[in-house]
Amino acid sequence: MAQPPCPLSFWPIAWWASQGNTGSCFCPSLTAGGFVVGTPRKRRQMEGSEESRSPTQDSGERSSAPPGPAPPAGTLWADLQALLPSTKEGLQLDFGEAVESSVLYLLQQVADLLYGLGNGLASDPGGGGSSSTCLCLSEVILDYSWEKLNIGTWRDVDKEWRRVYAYGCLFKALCLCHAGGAVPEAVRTCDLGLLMGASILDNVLARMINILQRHLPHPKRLAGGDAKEPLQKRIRLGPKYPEVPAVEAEERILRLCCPSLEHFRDNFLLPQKPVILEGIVDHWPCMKKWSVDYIRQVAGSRTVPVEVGSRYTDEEWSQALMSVDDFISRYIETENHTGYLAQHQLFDQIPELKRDIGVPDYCCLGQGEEEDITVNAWFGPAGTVSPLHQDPQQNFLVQVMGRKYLRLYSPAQSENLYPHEGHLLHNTSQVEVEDPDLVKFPQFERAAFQACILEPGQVLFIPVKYWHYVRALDTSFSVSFWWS
Ligand SMILES: O=C(O)CCC(=O)C(=O)O
Repeated sequence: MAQPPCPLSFWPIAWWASQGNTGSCFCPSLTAGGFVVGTPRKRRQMEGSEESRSPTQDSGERSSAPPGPAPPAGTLWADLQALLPSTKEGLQLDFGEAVESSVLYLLQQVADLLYGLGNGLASDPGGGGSSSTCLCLSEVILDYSWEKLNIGTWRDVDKEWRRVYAYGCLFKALCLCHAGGAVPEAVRTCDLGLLMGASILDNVLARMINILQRHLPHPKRLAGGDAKEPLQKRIRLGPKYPEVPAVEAEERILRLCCPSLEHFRDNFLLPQKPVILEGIVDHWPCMKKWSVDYIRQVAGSRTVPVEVGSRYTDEEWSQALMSVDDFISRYIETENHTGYLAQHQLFDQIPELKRDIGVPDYCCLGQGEEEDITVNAWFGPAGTVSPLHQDPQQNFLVQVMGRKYLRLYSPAQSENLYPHEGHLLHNTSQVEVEDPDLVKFPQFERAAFQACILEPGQVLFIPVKYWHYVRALDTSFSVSFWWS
C-alpha cells in the first residue's frame, strides 16, 4: 500500500530519518525487544519509587461524551469518543522543559487531526477519510520518545518523556482503531504505554484497553493460538530440572495453619523468623481458577516484560516485551530456553486477574497503607532461578501453581554469602547456591540456612533483608507481597 508523504519537515522527523527511516512516510512499528536497560530486576525495584509503579490503577472521574455528530452507540469509535476529553484542550498537552517544543508541536498536530475542527474526537480524523497521517505522526513521536526512555538508567528517565510516550501510544492506538479496527495492535500499543509511559488522563490507557477488549474479534482464539489441539496435550509438563532437592529435618522452615495476628507478630514478625503459613489463601479464587490455559484466556493478548536467560546475574540475560500468549508458547510449552515473567505488577495492568487474589491479613501489621504494598507476579516454567538475593521489605510469597524450592539465609550470614561488590548487584550473592564454587567462596559452606519446597496454597514469610534463593520445580505461578 502506498504511504502518504510526510506532512511536516520537522527536526524530530529529521532525526527519525537519520535513524534510517528515509523515503516514504512508512512508519515502522515499534520494536520493543530491547526493553529498558540490562539492569537486574532487584535493582530496579530498589531504585523504585512511585515512578517504577505501573500506572494502571483505575480510578476517579470519567470524561464526558463529546458533543457533535456521534457515530452509532456501541461501535468502537463511539466508545472511544466517550472515553476521551470532550475538547482538544482537555488532552492537557503541556510538558516540562525537558521536552523540545518541536515534539510538543507534533503532539498538537496529531491532536488537531484527531479532534478535527469541531468539538470532540472527530468521526473522521485527519479528514478526507484517512487517518494514516495521524498514525505516521504518532509513530514519529513514539520512535523519538522511545530513544529518550532507553538512554541511561530507568531511574534517570525524565517523567515528562514517559508522558510523551504515553500520549504517543494513545494517539497511535486511536489511529489504529479508526483505520480499520486493528484492535489487537491497539491493545499492544496501550500496554506499551502502560509499561513504559507515565499515567495520563486518569489512566486513559487502562480504560481504553477495557474498551478494546470488548471489541476483540475472538478473544479465545486470539489468546489461545491453535484452538484445534487441546492445550493439555501440547504442554510438556516434565520439569527441566527433575531433581527435587532433599530438605533435611534440621533445615525445615516451620509450618503453621492460620496463626492469629498476635501469634504471627510476636513469634515471627518481631523476631524476624521465616515461617510457612497454611490455610490463609485457600479461599482466593486463583487457587481454583488459575491454570496456564486460564492465564492465556484472560491475558493472552496483553504485553508483558519477560526475563530471558537462566538467571539475572548471567551475561547473556536480557529482558523483552512480548504477549502472554507468545511467552506461554515459547517458554512454558517448549523447553529450549528459559523465560520468566518475573517481578511484574501484572495485577495493576490486568484488573481481571487482581480480582482472583487478596492481600494476606497479616500485612495489616505493617506500617504502610494497603496501596503501599507492591504485588508482583512470578510466572514461568520449571527451572527458573532467582539467584540468592535480599530485598528491602517484608515479603509474603504466595504459591498458586506448581512447586518452588527455596533456601533462606538470615542477614547475619551475609559475610558468608559473598554479595557482589558493584552498586547494581550488591543485594545479590555471587555464589551459585546449588552448585557453589567452594574454592572461590570457601565460607559459603559455613552459612547456615533453612529450606522448603513451597507447595500451592502455602505462603512463605520472608523477613526483610533475608537472603533467598528460588528455583521452580514445576510450571509455577507465585504472587509476592512486599510490605513494610
Ligand atoms: O519466585 C521467585 O523466583 C523469586 C521471588 C522473590 O525473589 C521475591 O518474591 O522477592
